[in-house]
Amino acid sequence: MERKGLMFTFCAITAADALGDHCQTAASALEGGADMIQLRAKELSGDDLLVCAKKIMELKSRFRFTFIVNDSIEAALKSNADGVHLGQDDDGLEFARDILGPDAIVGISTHTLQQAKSAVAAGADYIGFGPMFATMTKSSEYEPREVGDLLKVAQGVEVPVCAIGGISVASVAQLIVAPNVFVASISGFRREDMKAAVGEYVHAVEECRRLK
Ligand code: TZP
Ligand code: MG
Repeated sequence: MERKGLMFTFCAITAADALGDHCQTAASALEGGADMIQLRAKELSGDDLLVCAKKIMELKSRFRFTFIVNDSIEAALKSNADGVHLGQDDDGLEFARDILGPDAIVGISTHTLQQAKSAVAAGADYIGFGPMFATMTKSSEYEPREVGDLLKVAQGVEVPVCAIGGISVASVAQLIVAPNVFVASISGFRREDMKAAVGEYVHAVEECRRLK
């Protein structure tokens, strides 16, 4: 399949808590300059997830961004999202492609160079790679990855590579090791002023790229 020529800077992955629901999180992150939003709502399914996805899609009238739904090919399809993000254990990439079509952006979580190459060979449009650092947000069977591993993955595939897992603004600089690397966070920007927090991540990535 043809490559889409994608390029991203910061993926804000949503959560819901006292600081805001998924849609409020997305809106604040977009105000801060995120160019990818991933709706990750493990507590929602069916219509509740779809309503949430549709609400985030409405933000497209105000912001330019790529909207990805985690796990649910159905919610991605019905909300007209740009694509879906799947883990190693989720429904297969080929299945997502069949349902969503060639233009959809399909992202796959990977933890090794082998997984990364397999995902891209199977048609992934971008890959997640991590966890880069220890994180309380998601338990993983994998130890934190080396920055050198991230570099090998970034050089070994032709698609954007989303570094993920325990990434703070301060750690961004060591991760932007290749032009196709971008970063994602769930908890790192979850503070009172999410817009400002996301702005710090975006600025950090842009500064690294500018100085390279
Ligand atoms: N996949 C690998 S690590 C992770 C996911 C979803 C959690 C990232 O969350 P945080 O809060 O940015 O460490
Ligand atoms: Mg999943």
